[in-house]
Amino acid sequence: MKEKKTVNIHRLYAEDPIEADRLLFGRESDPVSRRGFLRRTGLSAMAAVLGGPIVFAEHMPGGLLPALLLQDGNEEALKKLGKHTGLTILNDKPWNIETPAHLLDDEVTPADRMFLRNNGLMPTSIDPATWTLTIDGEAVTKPVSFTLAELKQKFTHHSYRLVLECGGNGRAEFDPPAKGNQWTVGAVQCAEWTGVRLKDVLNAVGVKSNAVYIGYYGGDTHLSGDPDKVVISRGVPMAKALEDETLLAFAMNGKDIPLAHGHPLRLVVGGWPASASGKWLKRIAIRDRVHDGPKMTGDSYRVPCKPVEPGEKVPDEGMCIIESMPVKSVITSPKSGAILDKGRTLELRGHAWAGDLSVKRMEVSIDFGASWQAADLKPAHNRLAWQRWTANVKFPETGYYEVWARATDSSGRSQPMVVPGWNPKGYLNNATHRIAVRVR
Ligand SMILES: Nc1nc2c(c(=O)[nH]1)N[C@H]1C(S)=C(S)[C@@H](COP(=O)(O)O)O[C@H]1N2
Ligand SMILES: [Mo]
Repeated sequence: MKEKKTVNIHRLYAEDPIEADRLLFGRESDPVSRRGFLRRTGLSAMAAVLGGPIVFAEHMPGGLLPALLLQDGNEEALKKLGKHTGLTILNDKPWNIETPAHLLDDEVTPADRMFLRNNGLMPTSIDPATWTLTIDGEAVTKPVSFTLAELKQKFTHHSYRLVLECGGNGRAEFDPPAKGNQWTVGAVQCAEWTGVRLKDVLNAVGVKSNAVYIGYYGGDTHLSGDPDKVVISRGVPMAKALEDETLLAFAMNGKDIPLAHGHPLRLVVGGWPASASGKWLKRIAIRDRVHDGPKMTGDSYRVPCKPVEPGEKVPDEGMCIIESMPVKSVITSPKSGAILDKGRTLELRGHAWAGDLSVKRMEVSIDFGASWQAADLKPAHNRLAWQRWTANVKFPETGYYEVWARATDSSGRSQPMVVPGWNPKGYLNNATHRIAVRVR
């Protein structure tokens, strides 16, 4: 019997919006803008699914998933995962869920508003009482294992608020498009992590002078189901691993880490791509070379060392591992599309962060970047946490506006207003966040 192939619509749109449009609407969206317009013809199949024709179909951008299909069943799925129902599911196998900017308004991101990024299948049964962490590798004197209880009892506890941003946050804007989850702005969060310092544990284990890099291994399962296949195993150089803020965390926001975010133990490395923060942590290898686990090599979390033409093929030796994330900010209030009465002052709020650095200046613009107004910027709660900014803006007359927000880091580098350096996997888009505001 011929097997009927079913495709998950969310995954299809996340991976290949052009193909999704072709399959669903019977035509390709404009390949240049990827946001082309649908013709009325070829929509009958869609009308059957939606229960009626799309009245203003000629205005509907290509690559846009009808909201009805998006909400179908998603609320239940989000609730089951302990997530706010306003989050956006980009993929369900594995789970990839992003947070709309206006739901990131909290100083410390609550668990239900945290984006979720899995590369494989989450562990299903975890027993914290028997969970162990093994430290091994070429550069340890001898491998050592700790139970969770031993880690908690032997080492001093520390808490830090740390920005974890997916290296692919902002990927949706790249042209030519980059495959993978089409994150917009919400693959970032700043939670408060509690645990023991990796450096304290490594001091107790004994690390040899040939140590170069650490590499983590987690308890998740490869999508293929093959128990011998590693889902993802990334790491950081020793200098980053030995920073005070690099934790083996057993708590988040004062509670056990939620299952989806790495219960019962997680490596947390603030300011670097969140892919360096291994969930369901089982093992750390202390390597005598740059760690070479899955997703450390090729195009994974690596970008051209020097700028290239969009779409250009880059030789392997021309690719460099992403380290500190670039300066960035987000407008968390108001929600894009806000309507304001004429003469009223608009209160803007958001966060700004800069990888290993701090943010020294924050500005907003209501005239597409022609002029900028300084925002009030608070210092970080601790190193590697994001910084709160606020601004009050007035609009000269009624009409449509965009508010743009731009951060500048302590080295003087600012966010670009357009998508920065193209790279094969669409990493490091730190372009200014824009929201729409209408004054009536
Ligand atoms: N074991 C394991 N750790 C992992 C991943 C994973 O798939 N498995 N994904 C990484 C990536 S790519 C990101 S962006 C962050 C996401 O963290 P979060 O789901 O807690 O937001 O976890 C990282 N740690
Ligand atoms: Mo990521």
